[in-house]
Amino acid sequence: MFEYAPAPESVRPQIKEHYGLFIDGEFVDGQETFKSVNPSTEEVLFTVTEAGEADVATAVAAARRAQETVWGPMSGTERGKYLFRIARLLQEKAREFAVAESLDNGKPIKETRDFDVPTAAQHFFYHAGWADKLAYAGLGSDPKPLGVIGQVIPWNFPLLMLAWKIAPALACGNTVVLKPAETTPLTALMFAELCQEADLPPGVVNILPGAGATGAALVNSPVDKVAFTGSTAVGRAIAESIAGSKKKLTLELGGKAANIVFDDAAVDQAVEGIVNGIFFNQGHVCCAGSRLLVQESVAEEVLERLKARVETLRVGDPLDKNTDIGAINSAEQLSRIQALTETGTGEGAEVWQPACDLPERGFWFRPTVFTGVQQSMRIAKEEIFGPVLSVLTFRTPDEAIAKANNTPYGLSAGVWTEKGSKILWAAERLRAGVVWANTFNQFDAASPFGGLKESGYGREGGRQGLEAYLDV
Ligand code: TXE
Repeated sequence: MFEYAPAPESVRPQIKEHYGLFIDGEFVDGQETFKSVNPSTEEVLFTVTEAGEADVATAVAAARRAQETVWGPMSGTERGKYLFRIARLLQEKAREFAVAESLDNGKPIKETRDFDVPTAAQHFFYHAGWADKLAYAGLGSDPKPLGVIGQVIPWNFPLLMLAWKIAPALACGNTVVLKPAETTPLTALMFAELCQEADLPPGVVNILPGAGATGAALVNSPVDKVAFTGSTAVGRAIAESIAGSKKKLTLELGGKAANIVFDDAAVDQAVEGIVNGIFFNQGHVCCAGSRLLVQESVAEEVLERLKARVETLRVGDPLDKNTDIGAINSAEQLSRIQALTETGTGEGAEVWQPACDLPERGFWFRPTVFTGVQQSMRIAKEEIFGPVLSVLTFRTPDEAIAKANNTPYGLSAGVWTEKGSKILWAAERLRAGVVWANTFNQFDAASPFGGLKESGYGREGGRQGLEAYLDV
């Protein structure tokens, strides 16, 4: 029987039974509420107010007031101090945030502890450093904030996506109204409490939990820019709904990245990269290496070692420090993964999963490897957003590039080879916003991230990420 060890007292986050909306520096209640569920137990963690159109209007008005009277006129040095304070508070509360994120999202504690929370803090540190240097960044002599930013984020990296969105917006003198995903509002609400603790002026950050309708209301409210991360379908709908308005837009959407292993790659290293590429965060990653392209001459060896490695992965309790693969974030996402996986076997691919026990309650999916995959199959074309790898083979480097680029997406790609010249050759030809060489899923606040083609437009991070929040 699967049992949860309670989190040690010292790191147990103070989760309230109910959270309101965070508007103008205060938590306020409303009529409609919804539940947030722990995906590894299906237990209700807390209830939260759902923001309606009137709440969106109030929050946007508060953000407007704060932008025009306090945050916009404030010197960059002062804004930077607030961002540094937020970054330090995130570090101080890192363990609490990590446990909360694992409870609300289902992802393993070693990932929230070592990746999500520290990287979120890094984004605030990085952008704090920019706040007083915007005039020297080659962005024009007097760059101006855009005003009020409406931000809609997904559930796969709840706190980190919040940091990617809020830190650069604030550094540039904008104020924000952010809608977290409906299944993962917890760390955004804890972040709102942290803003209170940091004495951030009221209205600079507003957090409005809710589902798609709240997001749509925010997008259609009088904000100056919309920043969205999520599915390509919703990204397209947002672009259509604001077309012709004064609003600026950046979109970070789906992906179907190729992870290319050439015959001269260091195989063990490549296998680690393949595992990280697709099983990190249960594969709920827009830039996941969900298509393995392996050169025919080494395919057998790579697959043999890959399967042996996947058999060692531990699936289960997100709060166990040894867990590699946690819970799928929601019943809906689990159904999507199941449905797409079934098309793989239906279309003739060969499925492989390691034998492993899964907890009785909660949403779980075994790590899955499909071989014999053809480019025409749905599992080779569509984003599964789960721990499912589709393996294709190639004979020549040209064929690898052609197959890698044969997708409407263009967010990321990986290349494994011992030859530097081959890395540069491939990177030039791959139509992807990021190309990793002999590594995968590396992120840095200083490095711009974003896609080509149907993976969206605009960059987050680095100097280019700031441009998206300024009139230059
Ligand atoms: O995404 P949605 P879902 C992909 C992934 C996944 C699929 C569906 O393939 O399987 O999308 O996931 C808000 N106006 N990605 O349904 O609906 C919604 O409330 C404004 C890839 O969760 O796009 C949430 O806050 N907002 C992706 C956010 O959009 C709307 C991450 C994302 O939800 C809205 C997530 C509307 N009309 C899913 N409808 C990535 N790029 O990382 C929904 N939302």
